[in-house]
Amino acid sequence: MDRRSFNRRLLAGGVVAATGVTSLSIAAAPAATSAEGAPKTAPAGGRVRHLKLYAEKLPDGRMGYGLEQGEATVPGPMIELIEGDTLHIEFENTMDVPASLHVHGVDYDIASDGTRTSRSHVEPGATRTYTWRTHAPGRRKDGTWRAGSAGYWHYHDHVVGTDHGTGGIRKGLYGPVVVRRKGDLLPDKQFTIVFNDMTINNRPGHQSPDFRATVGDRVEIVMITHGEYYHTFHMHGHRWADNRTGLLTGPDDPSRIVDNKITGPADSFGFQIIAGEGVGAGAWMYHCHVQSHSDMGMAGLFLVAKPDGTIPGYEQHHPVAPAPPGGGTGAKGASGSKGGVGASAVHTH
Ligand SMILES: [Cu+2]
Repeated sequence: MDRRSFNRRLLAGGVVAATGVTSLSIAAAPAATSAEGAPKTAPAGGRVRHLKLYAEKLPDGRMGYGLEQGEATVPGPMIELIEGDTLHIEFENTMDVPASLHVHGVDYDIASDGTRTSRSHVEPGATRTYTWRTHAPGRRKDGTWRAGSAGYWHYHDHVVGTDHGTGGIRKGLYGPVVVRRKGDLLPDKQFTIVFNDMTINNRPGHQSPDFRATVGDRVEIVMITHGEYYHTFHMHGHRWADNRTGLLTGPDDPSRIVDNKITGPADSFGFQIIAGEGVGAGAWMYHCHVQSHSDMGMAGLFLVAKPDGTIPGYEQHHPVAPAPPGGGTGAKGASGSKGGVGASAVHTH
């Protein structure tokens, strides 16, 4: 770990900082004794990884991506990389229509574009390997600065229905990609929220997913928009920085702090928050802030529990949706365990 990222950990680790030990002496101490309470950080990238991904039709008519046959979810599995990593994805189309895998934000040759125009789509029953590469930021030969791949990105079908994948996206063929920079803070929990037309994660109106955390958890939200409309993503009680990570790098970081962000089709962003920080446990709403959209059901709950598991003032005030077949686990609260994290997440660290 380099000094800079170590110091960032130190700043974030209140227990360590409170001892008054200087960063220099802490930095010289063995990591095993200095990391107490501090968030973990992403290691250096550069690995070559392999992944199998299936496109499947779900019994209820949705379509999804999954890491195992019969395990497709909407959204698809979270794919995490660190700048410098290369990922080979063996993509199998188990559906009866051509499909593909098209990604935003990372580097790929035209053969991995996932479009019909580049003949990089996949016929029913066929398999194709897509390769995604990522890179760290650096200076070009002409002296200008080249951005790294780090960011909150996403993948989706580009073939089903039309040559733009309009039908595939509408039915659920999309998922999150997180590319981290060495030293980025790693979250305790991750949730993916996709505004797709007038749904959240393709759930019916008023059955939007809820997400559960405990006060103090470092929670990462990956927010993606698809479909026909613009939306505004709003969270109650929590704010983030409108920059790459959603976090401030220090007291002089000029990033604007927001709790509401306009987002249009194929936009994606992400951020980390400390659940209940300064506001405590509760059933904190998140929703589209276009009034007619929230009224039509584009709203869910960020359920932040006390350490004893209780949520003050919370009663389940709207009906629990049945678990969609083959989709996420239990309707309320469990979306994070399958649609975004846990079994279906692909971590590289
Ligand atoms: Cu909206």
